[in-house]
Amino acid sequence: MQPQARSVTLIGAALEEGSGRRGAAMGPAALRIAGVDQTLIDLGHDVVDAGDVHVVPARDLPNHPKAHNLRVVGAFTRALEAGVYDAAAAGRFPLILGGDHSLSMGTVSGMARYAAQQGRPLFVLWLDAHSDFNTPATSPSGNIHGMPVAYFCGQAELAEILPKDRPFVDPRNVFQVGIRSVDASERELIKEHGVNVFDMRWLDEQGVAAAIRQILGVVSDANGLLHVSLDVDFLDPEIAPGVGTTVPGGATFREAHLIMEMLCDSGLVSSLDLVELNPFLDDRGKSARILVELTASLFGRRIFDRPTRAA
Ligand code: 5AB
Ligand code: MN
Ligand code: MN
Ligand code: MN
Repeated sequence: MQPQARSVTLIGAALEEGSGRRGAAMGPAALRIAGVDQTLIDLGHDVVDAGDVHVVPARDLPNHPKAHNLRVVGAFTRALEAGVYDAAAAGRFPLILGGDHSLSMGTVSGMARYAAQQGRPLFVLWLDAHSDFNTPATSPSGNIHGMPVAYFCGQAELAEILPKDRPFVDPRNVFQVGIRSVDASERELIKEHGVNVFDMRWLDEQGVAAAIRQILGVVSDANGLLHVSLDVDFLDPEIAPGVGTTVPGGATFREAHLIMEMLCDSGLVSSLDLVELNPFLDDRGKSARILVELTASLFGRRIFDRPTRAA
């Protein structure tokens, strides 16, 4: 079975102000140098590179003492919400080249608006070492890249970045895979709101395929859209060192590829973030290249064709 040819829009988000250190702003450039566009073209997809989003800090937002650089992150959130919504509404697949993970406040919100308009539920697959469910009140760092999930689930008040009536993602529609570093108060919030967590122990015991099969079953039964957000630190630091927040014991090369291959076969993925790549910390482009390879698997590169099995 050949995967469907898709129309993909690349959107660069050179954002690093949501994280505690610099370098992630070089992420989009490194992903382009690693050949993300040509890789997708070679797989038969139609690709438009919309370039990098440009913003000026949003002066109407406060300087929040517990959410650093809110004016910059807020401006990116607005621009990405609109850009991702417009691409999806035009029948295209938004692929966001990050940038730190606070960018998902905008990308997921844009997909949530699109899904609501289609009358379909939005699901989020969060591939990350971290849950990113802090709020300004609970965050130990004040770095907004630890807050995007709480934000798009309507649980982190960050002034009025987006209109008050924006659609939120139901936290029970969020599936977190690869988790191995959660703050104490974050853990309480996740439990309280019913976020689905497949932590590293779950994956060790049952395998990534079982987790992904379960998730895809839920999305498919609900006729949902699935947004995938891939944080570099989901991967083991041995294979992907180019990230500011490494946590040992992450996903292997094959586990990550298997996930992408299964997602590809499902045909359910509507949008993708590649985030937290920090080329300044990388080892000769290794992490940028692996992100492009994983993207290729999501878009149909395969070892051999195989008959599709029922989930
Ligand atoms: B990442 C931490 N929980 O909130 C915090 O890399 C780390 O996007 C957040 O997953 C890591 O500062 C954010 C300690
Ligand atoms: Mn993250
Ligand atoms: Mn992370
Ligand atoms: Mn990080």
